[in-house]
Amino acid sequence: MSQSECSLPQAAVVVFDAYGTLFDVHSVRLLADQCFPGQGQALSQLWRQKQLEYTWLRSLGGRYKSFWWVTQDALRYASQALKLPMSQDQENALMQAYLKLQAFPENLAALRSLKAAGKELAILSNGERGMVNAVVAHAGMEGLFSHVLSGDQVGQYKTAPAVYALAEQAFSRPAQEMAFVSSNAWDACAARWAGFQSIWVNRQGQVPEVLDVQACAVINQLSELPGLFL
Ligand code: LAC
Repeated sequence: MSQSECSLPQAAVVVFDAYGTLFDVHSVRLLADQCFPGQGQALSQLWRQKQLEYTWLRSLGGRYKSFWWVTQDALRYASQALKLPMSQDQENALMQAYLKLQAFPENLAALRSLKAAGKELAILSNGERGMVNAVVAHAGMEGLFSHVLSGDQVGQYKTAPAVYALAEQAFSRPAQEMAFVSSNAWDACAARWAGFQSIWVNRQGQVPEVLDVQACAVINQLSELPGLFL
């Protein structure tokens, strides 16, 4: 699909990435800072970076392990790399915080507005459904999504095409008829590879990935999303 073939108003379904897009993975920073004063941000950043690297490495190497455990592995790596010895209680608390990540404050209203406009909504995440359902419930977003889809269903991680194909199977529609929303630039690119009309939520003013493809639209936060479908 070329850029000129993007037509967001015609998308009947809007599929969302979870971590980083709906939920702020760096909301663990506060607890991390209590555990390791002054180091919360560094820990949070490296934890997330390693978590993603491990998903890519495991998918490429055919060594799938579920996202919860990959997340724990990444936390252990980050604490060692930053020389922040972590007790079992601290590890447990930080992992539990992942089930209560804060949603970005504007998200709930944006989702409700899309739903009221007649769009079908879904989540497509690396996280297994139990993990994602917990943060969805914590954010008061229950009942908004027709499907919560997970790479766990196919034992692979994004950017594997089989993960994106889960949305096509769930809605019995080609990807071209669906929008895909992600704050992770690489995820928005891979969704385009898979045929979706992707929207990149560029909250931090990052430069685009150079991957021979561009999102159909770039916004700064989810409150701009409903306007794209008018
Ligand atoms: C997810 C990761 C990419 O939710 O944040 O799939």
